[in-house]
Amino acid sequence: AQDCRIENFQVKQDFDRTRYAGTWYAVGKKDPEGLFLLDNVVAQFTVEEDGKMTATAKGRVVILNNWEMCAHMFATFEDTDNPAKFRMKYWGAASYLQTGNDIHWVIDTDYDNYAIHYSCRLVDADGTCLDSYSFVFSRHPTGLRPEDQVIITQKKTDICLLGKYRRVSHNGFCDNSDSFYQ
Ligand code: DAO
Repeated sequence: AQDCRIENFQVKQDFDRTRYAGTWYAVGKKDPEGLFLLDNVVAQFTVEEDGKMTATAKGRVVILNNWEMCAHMFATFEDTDNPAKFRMKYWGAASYLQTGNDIHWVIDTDYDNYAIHYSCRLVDADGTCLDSYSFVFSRHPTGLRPEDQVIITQKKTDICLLGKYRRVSHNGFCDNSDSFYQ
């Protein structure tokens, strides 16, 4: 049987946050319980002057059951002893958006084309995850190259999430939204 204990998941070796910086378009997502970001999800990672990683992200959300808007989110990352594993604090530009504290693992990336991230919110007694989410990112909103899709499929399998992702579309919904007022 496959080992789905999260502590045994492989993450990117010698993760280089400087090469990871810049814009990533979510092209696939495995949702957590009570999903939040729906589509048009774009994340921008930055390495600050003190070396710490931060991110801003936007994406279409539906709050209060039927209010659709573009959420602007901020995240700070706390380092751990593994360079690809972080603790992420996140919050929204507006107070009614989600706030949280999640693990943020970079499972794999080639820095130039693809990345796959993993977060587990609730670990079961046996070490497997009861509530996870994961983004597949591309440097291009159009998606991944076929050769990258092969790698991503293998990584989804490795983290026990194959078949649990949906496609994340980009139709410009958040392109003209002002980052300070939503
Ligand atoms: O969409 O359901 C969800 C969970 C996403 C949590 C919000 C994350 C906001 C910050 C993202 C930074 C890069 C992934």
